[in-house]
Amino acid sequence: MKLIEGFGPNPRAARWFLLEKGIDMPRDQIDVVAGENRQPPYAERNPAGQLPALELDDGRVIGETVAIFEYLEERHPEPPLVGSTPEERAEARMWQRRVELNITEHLYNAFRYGEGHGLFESRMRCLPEAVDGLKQKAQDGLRWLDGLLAGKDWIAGERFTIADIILACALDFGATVGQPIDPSLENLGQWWQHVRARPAFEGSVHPAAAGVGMRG
Ligand SMILES: N[C@@H](CCC(=O)N[C@@H](CS)C(=O)NCC(=O)O)C(=O)O
Repeated sequence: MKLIEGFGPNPRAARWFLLEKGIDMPRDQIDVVAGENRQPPYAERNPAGQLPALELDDGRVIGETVAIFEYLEERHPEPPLVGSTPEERAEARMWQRRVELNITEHLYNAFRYGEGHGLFESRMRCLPEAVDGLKQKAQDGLRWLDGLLAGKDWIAGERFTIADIILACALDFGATVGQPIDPSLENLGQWWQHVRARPAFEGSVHPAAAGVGMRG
């Protein structure tokens, strides 16, 4: 099994997940800034053309960060980052989906169409006119989550899960591309301190991050 990765918040989430699990595996690096991920041979193996991907021992390539998380969790259940019971798994998946649909997808699209437009205009249809609204929608989602984080250590409650990893990678990235965390969101601020204290927070940052001036 091999992780195909590179700079970026989604590959960082995969690196973070592996660190939390204590899983070591070979890695191939793809240059996402140069667009190597959109060219053959990688794009033929993962037609979504994005990172990360997991190459299985039988040669299959699994894309989509959450699909990779779920596969690895089945193979390496401890420590659980999705959950060890059907109820825990349902909760983690519920929060993961809320975080992605209400916050991180808007944040990432605002980057692709805005600050990242030069990188992305040749890769996908970009909607520069939507940037301000997308940033606001990400902030709306964060304000909603802030209210729900009152009295909770982690997004799903008492357990650190994939929802925390996904949001932390997006917010750390966002802060370097014109989408800072609103300091008035106090519960989110407390959660942020918790999540930053995990060794994998820094341990998952790609070596190229400092050079490109973004956290991923
Ligand atoms: N839906 C995908 C999104 C992955 C994604 O956006 N990856 C970024 C890196 S953070 C990427 O490959 N960007 C370069 C590109 O889209 O060309 C997932 O969840 O894994």
